[in-house]
Amino acid sequence: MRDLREFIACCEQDGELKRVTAQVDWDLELSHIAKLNEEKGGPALLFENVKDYGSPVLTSACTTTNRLALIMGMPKETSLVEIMREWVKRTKTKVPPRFVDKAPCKENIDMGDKVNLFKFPVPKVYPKDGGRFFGTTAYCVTKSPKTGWVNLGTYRLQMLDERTLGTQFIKGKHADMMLKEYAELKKPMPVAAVIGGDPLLFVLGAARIPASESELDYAGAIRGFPLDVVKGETVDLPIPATAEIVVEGEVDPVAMLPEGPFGEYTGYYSGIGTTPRPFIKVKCVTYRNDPIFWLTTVGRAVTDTHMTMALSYGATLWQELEQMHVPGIKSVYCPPEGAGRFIAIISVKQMYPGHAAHVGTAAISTEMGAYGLKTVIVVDEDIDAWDLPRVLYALSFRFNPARAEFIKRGRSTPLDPSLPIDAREITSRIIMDATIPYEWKEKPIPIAPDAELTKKVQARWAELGL
Ligand SMILES: Cc1cc2nc3c(=O)[nH]c(=O)nc-3n(C[C@H](O)[C@H](O)[C@H](O)COP(=O)(O)O)c2cc1C
Ligand SMILES: [Mn+2]
Repeated sequence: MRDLREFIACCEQDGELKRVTAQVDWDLELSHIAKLNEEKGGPALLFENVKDYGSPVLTSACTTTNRLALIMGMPKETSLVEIMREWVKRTKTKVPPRFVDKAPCKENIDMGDKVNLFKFPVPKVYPKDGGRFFGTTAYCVTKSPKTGWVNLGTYRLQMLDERTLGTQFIKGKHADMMLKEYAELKKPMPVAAVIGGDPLLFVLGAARIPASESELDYAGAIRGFPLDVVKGETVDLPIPATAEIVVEGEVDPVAMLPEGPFGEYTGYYSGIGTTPRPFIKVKCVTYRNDPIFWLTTVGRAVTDTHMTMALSYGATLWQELEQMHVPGIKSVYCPPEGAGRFIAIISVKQMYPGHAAHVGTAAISTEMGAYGLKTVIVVDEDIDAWDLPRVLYALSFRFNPARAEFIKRGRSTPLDPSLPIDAREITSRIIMDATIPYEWKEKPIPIAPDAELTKKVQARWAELGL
C-alpha cells in the first residue's frame, strides 16, 4: 500500500468504507458524525461534500482491527495481537527510504503570500476546542541538526491564522528534543507537517519508536520495500512522495503564541484555556489534486485514536522487549480502553526466579513504558495478554499485593487526568506480578477434571436431557 487513495480503494472493496455525499458542516457536525459512527463500530467515512469546500475529508480509518489489518497489508480478519506479532517480526531489520525526483505531492505548490491553510476543509472537533486543528493525523518531519536523525511525530497542530500552526511538542518528545538542539544553535527548526501518504506513517508518527531511530525506516521495514520520499521545496527534509498535503515551515525555538485547548484522547482537556507554545511559520504548502484531508477522532475511548495507539504502543513495547532480549514473552496487550498507553499486560513463560520481575522492570524502561505507562500486569503463559477475564482471574487468584512494585517517580504525560493539573510531569507506576512465582517449591495444585469421566459424561449428554 503506497498511499491513502489505495487504502480507501481497499476499504471500499472490503465493505469497510462509506462515502457521505450529503452536505456536512466542517464546524462540529462532521466530527460528531464520525464519533457517533465509530461508537457504533461503523465503517471509515469519506465526506465528499463538506460545506464551503470542494475537497473531501476522511475519518475513522483506524477504528477497528479490521482496518488496522488492512493498513498493515494483512487479511482484514486478523486479530490485534497477530497484527502486533507481525509488526514485531517485520521491524527486526529497518529499511531506509529512497529519494525520487517526481512526486504526486508536488502537483500544486503554494508559496509565500499564496499560502492559505483555510483552503483545506479542516474540521472543528469539539465545542470547547480553541479552534480548528489542522493536525490530528498530520505527522511532523524534523531532522536533528547534530546527527541528521529524521523523526516523524504526530502532534496536534492548531490553525492560528492562514500561515501559522500552533504546536504542542510535549517535553521529551522527539520534535521537542530536536527543537532544543536548534535553540542551542540559535537557529529555527525546519519542519514539514504531512497529511496522508502511506497510512502507516500516521500510525508510526503516533508510535513510540525509540529516540535516534527513524519512523521512515520502520515504515520501509513493515512494507518490505523502501518508501519513496522527495525533497521539500523550502526545507531539506525527506517528504513522503504520495502525501496529500505538505506544510513546510520553520519553528523559532524562542517565539511563542497562545495554543489550545483541545479535547484529548483521555476524554478530557489537557489544560485550562490556552498555553504559550512554539508555532510553525508556514512558508510553502504543496498538495495533490483534489487533496484528501484526514481527521482522527479523539475524546472518550474507545474510537479512532485509541485503536491506533493500542496497536502502535503495544507493538513498540513488544518489539523493544524483544530487542532487550527478554526471554519468554508470549504476548503483549495495551488495551484501547486505556488508549493503549496507561496499562500494559504481558504474558510470559517463566524460566527462572525473578523472571516476571525482569519483564515488568524491562517494560517500564522501554521508550513506550518510560513515558506515561502507569500499570504493568504480568501474567503466566497459560493466559493470553488480551484475555481480560482471565487477566482478572490472575489478579484475583495469583496476585499478592505484597509482590507489587511501586515506582514513585517516572516521566509522565501532561495529558493524564489522574494527576493534578499543575503537577503532571511526574507520575508513579505499579508493576503487578500476577504470576505464580517460579521459585516456589510448593505451587498451588490446579484442579483438573478426570479426563475419562468427562468423556463418559459428555457421551450421556442427550440422555441427561441437557
Ligand atoms: C491524534 C493524536 C494527537 C497527538 N497530539 C500530540 C501532541 O499534541 N503533542 C505530543 O507531544 N504528542 C501528541 N500525540 C502523541 C504522539 O504522537 C506520540 O507520543 C509519538 O510518540 C510522538 O512521536 P515521537 O516519539 O517521535 O516524538 C498525539 C497522538 C495522536 C494520535
Ligand atoms: Mn520518534
